[in-house]
Amino acid sequence: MRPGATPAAEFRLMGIVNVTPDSFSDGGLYLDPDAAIAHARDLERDGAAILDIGGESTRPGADPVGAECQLERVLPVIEGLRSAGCAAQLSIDTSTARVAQAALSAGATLVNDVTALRADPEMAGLVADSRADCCLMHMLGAPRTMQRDPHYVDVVGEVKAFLEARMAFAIAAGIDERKILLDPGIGFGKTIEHNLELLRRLDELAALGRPVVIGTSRKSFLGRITGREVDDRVAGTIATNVLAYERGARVFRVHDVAAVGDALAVTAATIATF
Ligand code: HH2
Repeated sequence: MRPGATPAAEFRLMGIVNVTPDSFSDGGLYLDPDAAIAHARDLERDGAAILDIGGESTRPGADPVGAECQLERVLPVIEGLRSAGCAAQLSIDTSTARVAQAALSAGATLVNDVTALRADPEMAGLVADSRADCCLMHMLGAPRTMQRDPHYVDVVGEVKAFLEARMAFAIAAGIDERKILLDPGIGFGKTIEHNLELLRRLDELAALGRPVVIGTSRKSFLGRITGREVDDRVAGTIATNVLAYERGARVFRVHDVAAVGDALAVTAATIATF
């Protein structure tokens, strides 16, 4: 948070730290651990309450990355942030239990699993035993193929039913309901129309009673609407996050933490005074 700013307790910014060579917007920028740590500290200074650290791109068409390689990328960053006294919550963006386990031992306390505990049979038990927070995200198919003609009859109804079922699965596996965050997975097996309808009707997902995470940052549907390249989509990112806040989202996974944070602080203050 910037000096002099009014604290806005109602939302949390999740800054994206991609320790990957191939992420869609910042691939290769933070593959060096020192560069990733410095970037994460900048995001923390800009107001990120959570830092989401990932060693595997899940962009459309991406190939899976093995546990060993993910660990080589993310562990030095988590350890470095902890020893530097970073106060933000550390989140590990992985679907692999071995990676999550090592990240949790090194100081992460949130598991962001884009498969909602479906990819690795060990993941749910690990999250339950560690008492970590857990983000369950909707995805249709797998990153390699998910954008090949995704189809829904009622995208919001289907995403909601999926998240409800995954939450029930997580609770049955011993995960405390209060630790669960839910995410509609913008861009994960969705057309532009699907993404926009999910944003428009986000209140229906917020009605599930758990904090909704939203991840629109710099994504391709914003480029399709504005004609802007990936590094020039901050205005589109802000528009979608402000709308998502108004519809009940409370955790915002973004690259541009300072800009989105300012927009949300003003939105939250304005809504609070009505
Ligand atoms: N989006 C991406 C990755 N992880 N996790 C959640 N919970 N929600 C999201 O919307 C989400 C996510 C993709 O974005 P990014 O990390 O910027 O790119 P890449 O997957 O290419 O590394």
